Formats: sequence, structure tokens, C-alpha cells
Amino acid sequence: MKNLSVGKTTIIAIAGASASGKSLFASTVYQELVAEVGGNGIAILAEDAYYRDQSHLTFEQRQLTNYDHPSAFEHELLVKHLEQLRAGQAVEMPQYSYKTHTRTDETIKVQTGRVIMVEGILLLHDPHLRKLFDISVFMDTPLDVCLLRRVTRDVEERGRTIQSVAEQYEETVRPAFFEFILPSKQFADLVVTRGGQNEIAIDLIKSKIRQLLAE
Ligand code: UZR
Ligand code: MG
Repeated sequence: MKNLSVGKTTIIAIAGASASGKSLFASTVYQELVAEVGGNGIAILAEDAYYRDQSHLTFEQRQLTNYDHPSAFEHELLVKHLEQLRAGQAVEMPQYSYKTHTRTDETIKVQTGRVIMVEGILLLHDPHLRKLFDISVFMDTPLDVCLLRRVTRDVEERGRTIQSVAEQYEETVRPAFFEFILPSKQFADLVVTRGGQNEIAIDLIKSKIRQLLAE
């Protein structure tokens, strides 16, 4: 059994393929619990917010970055922030724009809590991050479902064309899934089918968090 001792901050990681339902799963758990018990005690972070700052590059240069490769993320900063949260401090989470492919000037202050949730594609790939996680969840959504969702989302929310989504998918998204994301499933404590639509899994994680908050 992992160390989920009383009084300690518990960090829950939610990983899985792009568009597998990680953000939906995490935000559903978070929002439903906040509605129930209030916002104190639970914090939520996104690995996406820790894409490296690329403001020193031109837009054309930023389009050449491989955003599905571990090197695209400033995981050092995410590790530092999780350690600070665990030590009882608030952090300034960066903000990232998918339209400009770099950080915005704003940050969001995240207060610490008994439970910290973090979601992102490559969380379980990184051994430094893995060491910090108390509970690891992997969204095991079929890739065809992820792809369909990704096309709709990237066109509607991230300002892409179908053509560009298809090119990115073939060049980086799919290869990275098989090289980095799928092998990291072995590090999960829980494997969830249907991602953010799996109400039973959402309920189980909510119960665990409720229990931790009540200690
Ligand atoms: P999620 N991504 C971009 O398309 N542009 C960026 O500037 C930064 C990230 C994509 C990234 C990855 N890859 O597949 C996805 N590409 O965002 C991760 N290509 O986000 O887990 O929400 O799908
Ligand atoms: Mg997401």
C-alpha cells in the first residue's frame, strides 16, 4: 500500500492519450467535489500548462516543436510546484495558449490542499514525477475514439484545420502514444475505460478524495 498517511498531501495523477478524457475526468471529479464540500482542500493542475515557454521563438519556429515529446514540457517546474504544494505553499501555475504555442503573460495562483490532482499525457512517463504521485490513474480510451474527439476539439477550441490535425496526428501524436504513453500504463494503479464518461470510476475517485478530506 502506498503512503496515504493522515495529514499528508495526496497527489493524484491522471494520464492517458491525447483526447482520452483526462481533463474531463479530472474537472468532473474536481467540480462535483467542490460543489459538495467547497474548494478548500482540493487543487487541480494541468501538465499542458507546463509546456515550455517559447516566446523567444517565431510562430513558424514554434510550429516545428514536437508537442508530444517529453522534452516539450518543463517537467522540472511541475516537479518543483508539486513539491511546493506538498510543503504547504501556493504556486503560480503558468498559462499556455494552443493558438500561439507559448505561455501567456498570466499565471494562475493554485492554493495547496489535502488532495492535489494533476492531469496530462506524459505524467507517468517521467520517473521524477512518478515518485511524487500517490495514486496514478490511466485513461484507457480506444485510440479511434480519442482521434475523433481530437479532431472536433482541435478544430473548435484550438483553431486548427482538419488537414493540420491529420498531419500532426500521423507525425507526432500517434508515434508518441506508442513510444511513451502506452508503455506508461504499467505505472498506473487504476486503468479506466471510457475516460471522462466513466461515471463509476469518477465516483470511486470522488469517494477516495472525500475519505482523505475527512481524515
Ligand atoms: P491533450 N499541442 C498542440 O497541438 N500545440 C501546442 O502548442 C501544444 C500542444 C497538443 C500536443 C498533444 N500535440 O498531443 C496535445 N501535438 O496538445 C496534448 N501535436 O493535450 O492531452 O489535452 O490532448
Ligand atoms: Mg486535456
